[in-house]
Amino acid sequence: MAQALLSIGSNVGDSAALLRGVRDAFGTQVLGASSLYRTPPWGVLDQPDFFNAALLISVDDTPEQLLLRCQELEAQANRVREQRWGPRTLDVDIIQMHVDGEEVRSEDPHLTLPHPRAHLRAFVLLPWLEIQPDATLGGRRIADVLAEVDREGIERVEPL
Ligand code: PH2
Ligand code: MG
Ligand code: MG
Repeated sequence: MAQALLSIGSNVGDSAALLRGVRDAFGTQVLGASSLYRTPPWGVLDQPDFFNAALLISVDDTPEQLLLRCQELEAQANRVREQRWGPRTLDVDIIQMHVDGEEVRSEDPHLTLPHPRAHLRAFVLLPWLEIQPDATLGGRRIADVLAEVDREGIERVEPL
């Protein structure tokens, strides 16, 4: 039995529909879905705004199995891997995972857990805070982590 926090994002195509498609694909495994947010691009600035959301899901998968499911959803959205941090139809990232109540830690460059840049990204932390206000990252409450990052320009759009 496992729980995972996913950060989902898109800035190419019908982003809201693509993000809702991820929520629908996990179906009854979704324990919580944040609102839809419009967020300024992070990392590579010269690209359209993103839409982002967070999903808390309950799964029977191992981290590797869940990663494969996330990559399948990206492939179904015709994701093309071109530029690091560049424009994309769909990105489904595992931010944190617990298996049998224990937080998974992995240094594997293919799937590093918790996500190595989550603590720097308001577009991850703000939607996450909405659905799991007591969550911690690196031993700190995510509200405290969020207080240290730039959240300028992030807007809640509507429910996912
Ligand atoms: N994803 C990135 C790079 N930059 N910026 C925003 N606002 N939202 C994202 O989801 C995002 C990003 C690479 O995964
Ligand atoms: Mg990403
Ligand atoms: Mg990704």
